[in-house]
Amino acid sequence: MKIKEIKVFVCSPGRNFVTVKVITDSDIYGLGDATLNGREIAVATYLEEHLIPCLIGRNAHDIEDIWQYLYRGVYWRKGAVNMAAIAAIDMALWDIKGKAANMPVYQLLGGKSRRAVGLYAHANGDTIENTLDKTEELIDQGFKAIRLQCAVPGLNVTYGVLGDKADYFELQGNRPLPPEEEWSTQKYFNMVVDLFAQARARFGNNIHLLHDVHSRLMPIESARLGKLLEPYNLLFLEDASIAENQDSYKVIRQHTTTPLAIGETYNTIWDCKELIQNQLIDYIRVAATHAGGITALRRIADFASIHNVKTAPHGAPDLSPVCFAAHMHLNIWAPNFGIQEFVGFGNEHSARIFQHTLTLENGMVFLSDAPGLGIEFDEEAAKEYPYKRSYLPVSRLEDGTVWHW
Ligand code: EZ4
Ligand code: CO
Repeated sequence: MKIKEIKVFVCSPGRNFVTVKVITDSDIYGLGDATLNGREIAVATYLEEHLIPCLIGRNAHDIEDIWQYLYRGVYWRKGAVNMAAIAAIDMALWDIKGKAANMPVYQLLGGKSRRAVGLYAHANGDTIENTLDKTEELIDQGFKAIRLQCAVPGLNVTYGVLGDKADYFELQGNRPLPPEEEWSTQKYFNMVVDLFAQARARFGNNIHLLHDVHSRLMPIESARLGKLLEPYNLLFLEDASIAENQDSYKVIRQHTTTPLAIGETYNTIWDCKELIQNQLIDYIRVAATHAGGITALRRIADFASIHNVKTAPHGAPDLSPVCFAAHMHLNIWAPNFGIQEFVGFGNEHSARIFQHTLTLENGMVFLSDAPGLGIEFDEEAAKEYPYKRSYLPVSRLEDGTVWHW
């Protein structure tokens, strides 16, 4: 079964998605996600100019060889643009193999380890009270795990808080230049401990709570936050500090038993090898789109499992429904799966383009037995939503210093 053609689509049903369609000479095709938020055209061009010409005529069944050819075979390794492009091809080839075998991809990985995939939803608000009201709504909808983010009084915007925007598509989809946001660790600390104290007082201990620091703290500050949050028993604290220097997590780890999660920006195992091997984290959050696809994530999951680290794939709105589908197959298989981040299945426009076969029930996702990834892409509908340049924000301390966003 030879690769006949590969198409790349950049559409914007409220925010940008890069979708790859690999078509074979037997007319089975596969879909992959190559979305890199704020850098979409770089990945699309990289695919069109550099990868696709090398793939035409190859056997679509050779997933491993094609992955190695694109990763090891190329002198310039790693990198977000490169790995997103490799990821999309890889996902599409797994989709094709599943369709050819008439089996869902999870069967090819080894079958189901669980009935369904547990999710955590997002609650956010301008005040602690609003955030907790939102949390209550999600609990009423059946979610068992919820990530709480609340506006920090005295800062112009806070990560993870919608403000006057209706949803994440509206928040992130229309920023023709990067907006600037303020950060103050002191103001944040005053709010965040109170948020979790009030959440536990209101909801008791039968619900999982999570929080994303979004890399704003220094390691010793993360250690202090982890300690202060210990009484409120978080499922995990996400992106407490940047770990470009993986050793820096030792500082956090030696001070707190709050579980730690990281990895959504990582592109390869090499970004998290020491974190996993030294058991400095509890959840690895690499995404199929940004870390080289199903082939790479399966290896990272196995490596993590022997070090007692669970998987918790990134589930932001900037990963397309194709990536979400890929994550579902990995999650239902991985023996060390932990939890999946979930922000809904998209908006009414994205639903016209991407049709999935998943069902949401009581905070869990159930997979169908559709062959491959179980996702469809409507090319004609996608054409109605052309690409619109949009950036992520940039963060500055109150004195103007550029900080981690
Ligand atoms: O800010 O994916 O856990 N989720 C997150 C995301 C990231 C975006 C950046 O593109 O941290 O919302
Ligand atoms: Co995050």
